[in-house]
Amino acid sequence: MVGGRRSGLIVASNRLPVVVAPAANGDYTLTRGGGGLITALLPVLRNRGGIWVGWPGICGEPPGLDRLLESAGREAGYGLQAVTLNEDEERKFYQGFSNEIVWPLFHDLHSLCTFDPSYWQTYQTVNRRYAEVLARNCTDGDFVWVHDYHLMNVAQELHAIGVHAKTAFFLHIPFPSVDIFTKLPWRFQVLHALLEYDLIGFQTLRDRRNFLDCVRHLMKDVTLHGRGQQVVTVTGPSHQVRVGNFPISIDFNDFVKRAAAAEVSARVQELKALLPEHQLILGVDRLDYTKGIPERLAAFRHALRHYPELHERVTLIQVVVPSRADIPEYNSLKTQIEGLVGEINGEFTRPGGWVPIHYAYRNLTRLDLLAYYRTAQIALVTPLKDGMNLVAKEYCACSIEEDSTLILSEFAGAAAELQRGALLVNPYDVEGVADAIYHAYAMPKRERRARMRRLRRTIREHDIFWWVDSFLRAAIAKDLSAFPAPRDYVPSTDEPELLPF
Ligand code: ADQ
Repeated sequence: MVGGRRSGLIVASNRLPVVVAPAANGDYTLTRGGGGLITALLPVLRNRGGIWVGWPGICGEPPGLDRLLESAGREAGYGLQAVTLNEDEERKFYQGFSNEIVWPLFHDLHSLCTFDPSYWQTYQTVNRRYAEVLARNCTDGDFVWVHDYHLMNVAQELHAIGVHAKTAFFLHIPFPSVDIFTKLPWRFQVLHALLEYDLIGFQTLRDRRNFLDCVRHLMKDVTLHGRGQQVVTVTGPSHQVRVGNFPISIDFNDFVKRAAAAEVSARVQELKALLPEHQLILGVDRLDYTKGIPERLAAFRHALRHYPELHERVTLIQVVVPSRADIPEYNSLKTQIEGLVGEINGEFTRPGGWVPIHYAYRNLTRLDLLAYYRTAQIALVTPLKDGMNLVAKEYCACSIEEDSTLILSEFAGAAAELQRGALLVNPYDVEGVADAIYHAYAMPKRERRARMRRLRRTIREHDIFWWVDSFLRAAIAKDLSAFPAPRDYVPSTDEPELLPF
């Protein structure tokens, strides 16, 4: 029995929700990990108990690792089990296959892929290692829930070593169209591996549709049942897999409670006093080329050039959270962003006065993040492509005064649910985003409130607990027709309705 275990739920993800790092005294410390997957899953494990299997963020096996994780798990209320990797494995599996192949390819950026065959070899080895750790921690009655693109082969590896627990997979990032997916040299192997799960979940109907198109085009001897329902069944020669779309969410009530806390309110007042009479526009993103930060800055510059009334009236706070610093593309992206911020500030700053962009490249404290969410009248969430984007949902949850506007990319998974309250934009359309900024700035208070209320209602009704329940119900339900028909965002051809300005 592992510390904190009280249900048969076993979660596996690339990283554990804690990061182990060497301390100055030769000991090791644990800190909370970041990112969307961890933010989403922490409340699930806290609520249900179980075991979380993943890499602890450090290569090799530091002495006392098990003890450290056991005591952290006891405190958290669920078990933590480490998968250890050496440096070469970490480089080829994580930086290589996961982040130089699957990440760019699945975000439609195949020109950024490095299809190195040794990456695929290591990906298979490391997925086997995860399966071995899972096998030591589960029995056939358990439910193994595997997360994200790093671990697509785990069910196949579990079956190969004789584990027959129920397995499910959730993909946090988009699934590409068949034209893009077929560029992957290991496309057949990856599809075969995915079809060994009992349930596969995607963020949106578009991702699910892309996956099923790939199955239809690339696999022989498979049939699909239940089209038009939320959960479709794919029957292969030896196995049946359920496939559905389950938009991930946040612990809405927890964000509301934290945003309303006294220390956050005090910080909000400080920020407002620093920039009185200004509308703050907020961008918060991990450093990543999928998040569309240079395109957003170009749109902001366009807005300042074309709408002089914005001068000294709006300030963009762009927070970039450091990420994947070892990959060269990320460093050049940072240089590009910082160059643009410098150019725009150089063009518009009033000496001794207004600075249009306040830029921060660091990890914000939770307090600061919540205070920014609450203070900003406008959020600019404009990824070029994103599985869901939790920043959009967190921002709305924290808008407790309901007096703010979300500008959202139509290529974020969140657009499917939030299209009716947000201002939807095409992030590549510099003029369109600039117009949306102006529209949000000038929006009458009544419209702002009506839109934000609608957004918050949607997120409150479909929070993280709704997500986990609907996923788990899809895994065990006998009758899949009981699930509601799926919802999707389809870009409108009726331009005035989509961008009413
Ligand atoms: P990410 O690409 O990491 O997630 P996102 O969904 O926006 O993207 O989540 C970012 C998370 O980081 C948010 O929960 C936010 O609160 C957190 N964060 C922001 N600033 C922070 C800071 N300074 N310190 C710590 N945390 C911070 C992937 C996919 C997304 C998908 C999620 C969940 O790429 O599309 O929405 O998984 O499925």
